[in-house]
Amino acid sequence: MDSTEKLNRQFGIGGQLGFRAVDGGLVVAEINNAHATASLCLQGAHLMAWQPRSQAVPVIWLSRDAVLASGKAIRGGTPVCWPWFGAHVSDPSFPAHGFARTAPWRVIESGSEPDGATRLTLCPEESDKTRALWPHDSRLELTVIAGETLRMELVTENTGITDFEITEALHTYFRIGDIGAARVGGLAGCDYRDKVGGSTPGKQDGTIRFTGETDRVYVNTAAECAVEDDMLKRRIRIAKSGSLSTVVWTPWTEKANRMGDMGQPDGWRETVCVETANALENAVKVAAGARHTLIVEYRAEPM
Ligand code: TA6
Repeated sequence: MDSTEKLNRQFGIGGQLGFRAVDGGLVVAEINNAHATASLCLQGAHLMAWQPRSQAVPVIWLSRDAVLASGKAIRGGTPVCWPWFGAHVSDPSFPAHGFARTAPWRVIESGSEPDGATRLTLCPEESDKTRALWPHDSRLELTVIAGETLRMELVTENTGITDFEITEALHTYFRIGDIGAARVGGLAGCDYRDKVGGSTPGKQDGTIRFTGETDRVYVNTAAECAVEDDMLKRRIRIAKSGSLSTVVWTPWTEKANRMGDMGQPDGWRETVCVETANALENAVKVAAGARHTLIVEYRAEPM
């Protein structure tokens, strides 16, 4: 019996949740319930798609250049950035955004919620490679609940005897009509670090609009925010707990061209990243024996 047969036998749910093999030897969980469709690659527990039945256009963006290959980060969806966000604090040879997003994960639980949403919980496989990057006794779990809303819970447990510190993000790429017709509201007055050309501090004045590369880490904020899209006439609400940073990013033309996998030539215009995180001074100390949970919930509504 192959791995997908075993997965379907143990965790499949009727016509609601199934597993299939895709390119690069990867496995994808496909969700199809009364409220939404979604898909998640087991590598990285990487949500790749979510479209509530109320939405004519997917809410989550996946690059048409996204490559499904073992050990390669998938462009778009929700990369799980853990146990660090951005560049490693001391070793530039370590992978950006940590190793969770490219590690193999296994399913540990699945179920149907009372409202008909589909629930899936996964945790990463440990290996010599991951322990070389992260020599701490820890356990990571991601629970995804896909329905009319999309909820993700990232739980870090310190199973060792010494405290450790993490930074983290659910690095979601949202689908928008066009970056010039989109903005992000809810972060007015928040302090941020502008990563475009250094780490200049700033304070958000009103709504965030996009006229060029934007890469800001808003710090010390638990605020709900929203992507407001005048072209698709919808608002995507982003509510969170256990997170004090929100990252807002668009690469704009030059960086997107350098990256080369943002859906050439202008796929980058149809997405904006709003990432629920703990980064920079919002790093989280997880005491020995303790656990930390980051939660985010998305809801798309007409605007
Ligand atoms: O969250 C924004 C960011 O840190 C940007 O600086 C850019 O590097 C982006 O993440 C994508 O990073 P990746 O490693 O996925 O190419």
